Amino acid sequence: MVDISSPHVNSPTTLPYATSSIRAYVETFADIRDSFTFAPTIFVREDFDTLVDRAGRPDLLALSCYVWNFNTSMALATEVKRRSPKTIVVLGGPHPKYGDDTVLAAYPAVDGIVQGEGEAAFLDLLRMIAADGQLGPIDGLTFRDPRDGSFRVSQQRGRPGDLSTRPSPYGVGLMDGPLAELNGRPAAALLESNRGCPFQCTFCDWGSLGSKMAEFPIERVFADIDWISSNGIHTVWSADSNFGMRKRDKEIAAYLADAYHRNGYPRRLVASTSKNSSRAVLDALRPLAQTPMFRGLTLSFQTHSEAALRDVKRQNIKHSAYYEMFDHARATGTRTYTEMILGLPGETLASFKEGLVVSIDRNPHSSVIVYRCSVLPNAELASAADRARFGLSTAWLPDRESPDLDPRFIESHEIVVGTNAMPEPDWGEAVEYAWLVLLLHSLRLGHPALLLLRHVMGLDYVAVFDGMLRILRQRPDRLLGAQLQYTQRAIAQFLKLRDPAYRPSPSENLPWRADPDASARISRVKLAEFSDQCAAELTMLSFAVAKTLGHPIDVAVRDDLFLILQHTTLRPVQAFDHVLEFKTNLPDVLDAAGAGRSVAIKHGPTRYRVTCSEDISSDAFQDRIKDNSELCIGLDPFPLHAEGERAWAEAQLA
Ligand code: B12
Ligand code: SF4
Repeated sequence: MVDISSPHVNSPTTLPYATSSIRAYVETFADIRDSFTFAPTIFVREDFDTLVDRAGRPDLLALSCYVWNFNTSMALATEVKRRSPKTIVVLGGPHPKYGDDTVLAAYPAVDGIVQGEGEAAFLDLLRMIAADGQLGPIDGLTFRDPRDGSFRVSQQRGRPGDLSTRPSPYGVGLMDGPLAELNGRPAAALLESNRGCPFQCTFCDWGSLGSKMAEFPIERVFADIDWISSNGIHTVWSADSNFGMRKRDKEIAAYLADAYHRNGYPRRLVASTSKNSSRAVLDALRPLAQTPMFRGLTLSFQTHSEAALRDVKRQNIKHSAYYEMFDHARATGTRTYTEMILGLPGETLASFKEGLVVSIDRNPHSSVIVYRCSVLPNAELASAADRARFGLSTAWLPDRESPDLDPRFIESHEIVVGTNAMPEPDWGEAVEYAWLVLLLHSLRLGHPALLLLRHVMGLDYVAVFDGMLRILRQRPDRLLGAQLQYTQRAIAQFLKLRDPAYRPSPSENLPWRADPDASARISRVKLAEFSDQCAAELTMLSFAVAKTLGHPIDVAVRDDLFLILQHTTLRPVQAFDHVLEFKTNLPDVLDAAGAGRSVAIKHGPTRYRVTCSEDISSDAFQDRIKDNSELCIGLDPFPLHAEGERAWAEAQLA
């Protein structure tokens, strides 16, 4: 079996969970154990020749296909079939389009595609091969008829309700070999406590697998956590669609937290938390939030637009629940990060802009992250009907992080770059806007400036970001303007990537910057090198925008904002301890604004101490930026402490 891990460099390698689950199940049957021998699963991304050699000439090659490994899997299947024409090649997983001949026509090496859940289907498939030596009609199989080569589709297979007969691949020892193969390199593991999703969002593959929820026995889940924790697994991906929603999730969260306290692992948990998030979810996950492994609660807001919610069939996910969560998180100091998707049908440029600032407006300490809308082959959004109805235009983004296997096998993602509601030029503007919001807010480059403009001066966020962009577009000669220009070039270049087979040369890194998140991260690192100049530009930019929005300039406040930006922005720096003279009490004003309180600006000299207790090297800074994106937390600034009442009192006397 082949189950190639996601290609992100520097990320831990994921142990082959889906294929091992299937194998654990089919091997509970004596006839299967007697008839088949499983070779070690191929899951580590190696150079292509090594992969081909490891695959050898099997009777059956079964590949688990996801967006992150499809091209490589197809290249491998093609080469194995060339060397061994008798090998039966079967695909499973969410990525291969089933139910029509798209994949079979494009890849002559492929004989069959299993739709949906694999355990029962693979059992039937193995029994059929044992009996007939070839593929035939079993439920859930799209296949090439071995008799005449025609393509055939069997009837669909539903998700079964009872998962109690499924042995855990961890429990039966199937993960021990793969873990040993990593030889001490960091590993990631799946934790699956249930299957299915009650929602059916049209852009998602999860929903297309079925809405019926089924649970694994809780004892199995606990045992899997024990295996993961005691084997020092770095990262856990939760495979649950709505972690925190089910009653017993509270127990699972507590068990995970306890495992962390016992063994120090896992170090990181990435979970998709409940869509209809509520205080109950927050409370259920609190034990986890108190460990470093879980740095924030995901709020999968995705869009603020009612039209988009309707068009992607997400109306049953209520905005009111999110508002309550934003407020509750702010009141309890819980870290959250809000996910948004750019390019959903029905979303306009205006609604995207409004949506992006909703969460940061309600909770200035939350982070926000923007995904681009992918078109996944088996999701409803990929259907010809949806493409036409919503006027989707798409481009193919090559996965820059694929290691150099062979440039032809770089993975690529089909991404929406325009819809009826958001034509391509608007999409481009939305990327620029998101870049700026992420850079200034989520990556904390301009957090004090935003607090001042929005929460002290009371200016409208959308108008502020729009105003800033207008100015930056005219100043490519400045630091910030130049970064925007890189993003603009990336957008233009990305919009040309219409051909799924096109592979830019390794030096052409630019299209990645059309991802607002990636672009903001690159800009943030670059701007840190020139932090003083950047602080000056940001101060001028903030006050220029305030002026255009009718707010008079207070020179003392402007000077203090510069001092704050200059001294508190996280950057590569040596430990320091400074006392700074301010012209107003602006640090206190902004502190209060961040906490939802209001403190009036008072003029008069005030001293504040700013400290950084560690040396932060350039590399350490880059790591923090990376952690920031992976853990979805903000970058904490250096703290400013008031020196005490004395300075203020002296000023009053004077
Ligand atoms: C873990 C995970 C990740 C991990 C990667 C883990 C890895 N292996 O390297 C991370 C966090 C990195 C990740 C990233 C992304 N992911 Co993700 N991820 C998942 C998640 C949560 C779990 C996958 C899993 O193992 N599930 C458990 C197994 C048992 O279930 P399963 O995959 O459905 O497998 C069953 C069947 O499909 C079938 N089957 C599977 N393989 C095989 C093989 C054979 C031979 C057979 C017969 C059957 C079969 O049987 C299995 C058991 O019943 C799924 C959602 C989900 N719950 O499935 C999304 C999911 C796979 N991800 C998805 C997406 C879109 C992404 C991103 C693009 C998100 C983004 N916008 O950035 C990125 C891509 C990153 C990249 N470029 O590399 C989509 C996949 C779409 C697709 N067509 O591949 C999913 C389905 C979620 C969704 N929203 O629709 N992801
Ligand atoms: S986006 Fe989330 S809620 Fe919607 S179908 Fe996918 S997993 Fe379920």
